[in-house]
Amino acid sequence: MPVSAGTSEVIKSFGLEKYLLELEVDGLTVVPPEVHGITPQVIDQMVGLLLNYAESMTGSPFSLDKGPEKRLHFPQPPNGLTAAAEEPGQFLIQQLAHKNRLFRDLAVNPVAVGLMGCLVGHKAVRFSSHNSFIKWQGDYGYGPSLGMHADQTAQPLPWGRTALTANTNWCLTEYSNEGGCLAYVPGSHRFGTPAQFPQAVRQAVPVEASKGSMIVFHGATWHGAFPRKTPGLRLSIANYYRHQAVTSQEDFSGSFPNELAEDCDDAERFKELCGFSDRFPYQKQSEKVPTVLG
Ligand SMILES: O=C(O)CCC(=O)C(=O)O
Ligand SMILES: [Fe+2]
Repeated sequence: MPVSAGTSEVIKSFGLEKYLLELEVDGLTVVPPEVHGITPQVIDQMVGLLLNYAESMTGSPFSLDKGPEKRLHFPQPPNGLTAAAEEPGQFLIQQLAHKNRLFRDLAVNPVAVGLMGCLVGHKAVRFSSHNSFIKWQGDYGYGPSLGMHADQTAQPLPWGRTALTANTNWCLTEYSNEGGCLAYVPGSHRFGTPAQFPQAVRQAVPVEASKGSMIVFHGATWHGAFPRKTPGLRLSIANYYRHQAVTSQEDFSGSFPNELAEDCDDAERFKELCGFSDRFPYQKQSEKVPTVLG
């Protein structure tokens, strides 16, 4: 982790010693609601919004205890899906910060952003993407590999101590092994490589967490997810962050609406994390041009 004044301020103001120690040792930690401050009412409101979006995007009603009411399919299987996985078990709702202020407030939650800053660098941290995973019962899930990966895999080796990306997974429903929770390999952020097989699967442990928890992990941490064996939905929001030198998944700096950025709990922070004031990438001539004198 980059040692800076910012890190010790964040630790002191929110009492994050335990969580930073776990991030240092294991590469992942689970932060409970009494520390991050997001109330059960707000979690339930977000669940309600996501169930509505899921219905309007797919055409099927969704419920927490039953999952999708109608049988779904991907019109064309996305690249990389094998025949066994063609029956969908999950899909992503993207660009959440466009959809409702609650999702913008979540993205600037001070404990989330503080911990991201400890991993990536407080001045360098930016948004990468805001996605919800809508996941339901299915034997296959990501298949025998559990979809194990490190999020910063697109970045060239060697990776250093500073995270190039870092992630928060907000659990909007209970996270259990049977229910298809996150899988991860403790300490794997220190291997400094993309996930290696078969050890990534052999060493994977479930991240069991109660509804409302925020899972935080380093971009080098090997992780995936177990298949959901039980009826109903596992809902999460992955608010993913990056070092400013890394390309974002979603375009914030070029096209996120300023008026939406202004409408949240911490507009200055939101705009900074969008990268609105970054020098790069420029969209017009940014350097001064000399002109004829006189
Ligand atoms: O919960 C999952 O399916 C995996 C989440 C994940 O890989 C991520 O947020 O980066
Ligand atoms: Fe991931």
